[in-house]
Amino acid sequence: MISFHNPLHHLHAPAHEFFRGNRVDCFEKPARADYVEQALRQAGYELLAPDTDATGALKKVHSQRYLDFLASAWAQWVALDPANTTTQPFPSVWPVRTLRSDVEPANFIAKLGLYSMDNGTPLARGTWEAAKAGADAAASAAMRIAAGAPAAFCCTRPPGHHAGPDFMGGYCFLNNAAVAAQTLLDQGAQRVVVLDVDYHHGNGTQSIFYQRADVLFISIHGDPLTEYPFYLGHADEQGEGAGLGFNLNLPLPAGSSVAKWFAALEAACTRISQYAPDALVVSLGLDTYVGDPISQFALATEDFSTLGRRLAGLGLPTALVLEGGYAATELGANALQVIHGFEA
Ligand code: SP5
Ligand code: ZN
Repeated sequence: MISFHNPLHHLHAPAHEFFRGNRVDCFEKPARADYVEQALRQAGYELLAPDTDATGALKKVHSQRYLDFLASAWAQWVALDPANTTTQPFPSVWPVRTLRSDVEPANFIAKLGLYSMDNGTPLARGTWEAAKAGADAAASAAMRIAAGAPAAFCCTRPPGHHAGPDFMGGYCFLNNAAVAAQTLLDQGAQRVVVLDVDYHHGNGTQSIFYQRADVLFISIHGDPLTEYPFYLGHADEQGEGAGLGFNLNLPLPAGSSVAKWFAALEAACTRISQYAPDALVVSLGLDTYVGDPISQFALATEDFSTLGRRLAGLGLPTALVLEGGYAATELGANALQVIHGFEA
């Protein structure tokens, strides 16, 4: 399978995130992508550098003011105090209900809150450069399948599916899967499916396409009543306006069995076939793995091969975009199983 990597992912390397008021080491760390790259190379796959500029697609899935903020955020942070180069900014205030989000404040921390859904998504010096190169890698994978390749894999971090039209969150800054879907549409696809199999609901991708019929969004995830991102991902969210009927959420209780998970995958596949899309983008979170430190499904490494085989069975040009997965040392084997299963 054609595979792209993100040669700049190391530039996003924050040290800490917050959990229940404490600073803890980041779960979303550079070693994740390194393990996946290593596993692919050992299996004989070449990892290509991105060859497509995602800027055009990014402007269609994110607001300009959010992109401008993200590109300049580190410089703004350091401008507050030169000593900030060695520390990380975190938001501390958010425009929740009744507060205004249309006026961008001048204060940097207030801006950071405006453009964030949580305080668990640390910005680092090279976040923009890393995230942009990742979006380029996702666009590159989409371009290959638009040009006739049966499938392409995009090994990247930071992940993307929690990033919405104008906010970051859940370790995500730029929505790589949305960029891939938009790129396919821009290349002439009429209908694209984004199937999100990350443990966490892909709230950002859902929000970006919620009012559109040209992208069917389907997500299988831990029930947001108890699982991150908490405020989106329920079964009654079906799209709105022109997008009504083009959003399908399949939440499962935390701790659900592998059999329940694959039953949900079958429901997703049935809906995908009914939609008859031109192409498929998979938000490939591997945090459904039984050994994941922050998630509670139970897929074994071999189950990822079954997933890959089932996806291939849809018979669609497919772009696989890496999302979450925090059992870093097993991430390479799990990603490779999806690819091998797909190619079997
Ligand atoms: C892309 C993706 O998978 N994002 C996930 C974001 C999850 N954010 C919440 C993290 C909560 C960390 N919980 C730590 C539990 C330690 N026992
Ligand atoms: Zn996840």
